[in-house]
Amino acid sequence: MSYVDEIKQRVKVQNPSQPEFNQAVEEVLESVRAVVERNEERYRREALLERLTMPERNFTFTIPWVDDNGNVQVNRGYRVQFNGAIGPYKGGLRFHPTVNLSVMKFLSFEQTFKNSLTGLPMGGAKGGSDFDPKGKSDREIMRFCQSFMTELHRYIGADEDVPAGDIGVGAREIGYMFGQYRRIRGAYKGGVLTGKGLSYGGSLARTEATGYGLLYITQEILKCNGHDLAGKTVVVSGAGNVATYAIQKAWELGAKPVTCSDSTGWIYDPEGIDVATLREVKEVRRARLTEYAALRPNAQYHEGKGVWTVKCDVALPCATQNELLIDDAKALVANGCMAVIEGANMPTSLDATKYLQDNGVLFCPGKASNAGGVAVSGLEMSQNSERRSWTFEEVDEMLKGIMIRIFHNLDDAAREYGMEGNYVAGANIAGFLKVADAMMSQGVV
Ligand code: NDP
Ligand code: 2IT
Repeated sequence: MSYVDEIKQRVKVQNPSQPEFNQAVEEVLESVRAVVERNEERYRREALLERLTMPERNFTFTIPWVDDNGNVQVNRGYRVQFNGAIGPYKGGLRFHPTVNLSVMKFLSFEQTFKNSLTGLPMGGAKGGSDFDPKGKSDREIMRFCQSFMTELHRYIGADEDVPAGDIGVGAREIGYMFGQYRRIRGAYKGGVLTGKGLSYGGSLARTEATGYGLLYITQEILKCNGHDLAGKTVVVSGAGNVATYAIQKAWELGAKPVTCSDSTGWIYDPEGIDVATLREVKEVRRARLTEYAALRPNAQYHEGKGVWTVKCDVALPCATQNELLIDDAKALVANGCMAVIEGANMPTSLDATKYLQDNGVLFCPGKASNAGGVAVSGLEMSQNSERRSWTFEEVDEMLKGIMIRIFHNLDDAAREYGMEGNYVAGANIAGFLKVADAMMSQGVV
C-alpha cells in the first residue's frame, strides 16, 4: 500500500467518529500524493505523515458560568495545537453549538496549511466552545468569556499560542477575554490575542481582512484566467464578519453582490446587498435577516437554504463547513457560475468540489482564499511586538500583496506537479512543503 493510502486508512481507524477531520485529511493527503511519492522513503522513515495528521497537543476543559437568572451553566471548551513547526500556534476561537473535537481538529489541521501559505511564521491551532451566544445578554457573554479565559490562559502566550476570533467570536468577545487575561496575568501582554479593539493594540483592517482578502484573490484568479471581476454578479452566503466585508469589497471592485444568508434564512436583493443595512441588522442589532428585508422593501427573504440557486458569475461561501453540497454545485454549474472561491473553512463537500472542478469552474479552497484574516493577525502580532501601529492603507496594501502572492504560489505549485488549474492541489502542496521541510529539519520532536 502507498504511504498516503496507509495514512488515510490509519486516520480513519483512529478517528472513526470525526467526519469533518477525516474530510479535511482526505483532501490534503490526496493533493500531496505526488509530492509524497517523490520522497516516499524519507517521509516514511521520519513518520512525517503520521505526525502531520495528529495534533501535537489537545486541551479539553469545563467552563462553568452563571446566567442572568442565577443558574449555573456548563459548557465544554477546547484548544487544539495542531502543528507548531513554523511558528507559535495561531488560529481562531469558535463559539457555536456544533463545536466538537472533530470540528476543532479539522479547523486546526486546515489552519496549519493556511498559515504556511501566508508566508508568515505561524503554526496551526483552533479552539472554542459549544456555547451558543444567540439570545445571551451582554453580561452573560462577558461571564462566559471570563470563565473560558480563566482556563485557556494556561495554554497561550505571544510566543506559544495566539488565539483570535471565528464564528461567534468578534471584537466584543476578544475584548472580554483580553480583559480577563490581563487581570489573571497581572501584566499587559498584548500579543496574546489578535482581533483586539483599536484602543488596546488591535490592527487597523483586521476586521475587514478576511472579506477583503477573499475579494483580492478572487480578482487575481479571474484576471489570470482572462476575466474581469468588475460587472460580475456575486452570490454570498453568511452574514457575519467574512460575508459582510466580502460584500463591501465586491462593490468596491465593481461587482454586484446580490445575496447573503444566516442560520435561519437568506436574502436576495435585486438591487444588490446594502452594506449599511446589513451591518445595522447583524453588527448593531444582532438580529435575524428578516429585519434586513423589513428595511429594504425590494429585497426577498426566504426561510432555509437557497443562495446557490441564484444565477451568478461568482459564488463566495462565507458561512460554515459543508454548506455547499453536490446539488448546490449542480445548480451553480447549470446557471453558468464561473468561479467558487471559499471564504469559510471547508464550506464545499469533497464531491461538490470535484463536480465544480470537472465542469471547468475556477475553484479556490478556503485555506488559501480566506487566509487574509490570519495574515493580518500576523501583522497585528508584528505591530504589537514592535509597539507601533501601521495605517489602514499600509495594512491593506500588505494584505493585497499577501493574497496575490498566495495565488501565484499555489498556481505555480499546481503546475510544477502537473495539475495546472487545480488550485486545491496547488494550495495543499504549497502549504505542505514548508511545514514538511520545517518538521524534517527539526528532527523527531
Ligand atoms: P460570524 O459568526 O461572524 O458569521 C457566521 C455567519 O454564518 C453568520 O451569518 C451565521 O448565521 C452563519 N452560520 C454560522 N454557522 C452556521 C450554520 N451551521 N448554518 C448556517 N449558517 C451558519 O463568523 P465569521 O464570518 O467570522 O466566519 C464565517 C466562516 O469564515 C467560518 O467558516 C470561519 O471559520 C471562516 N473564517 C473566518 C475568519 C475570520 O477572520 N473571522 C478567517 C478565515 C475564515 P447567524 O447570523 O444566524 O449566526
Ligand atoms: O479561520 C481563520 O483563519 C480564522 N478564524 C482567523 C484566525 C486568526 O488567528 O486570525
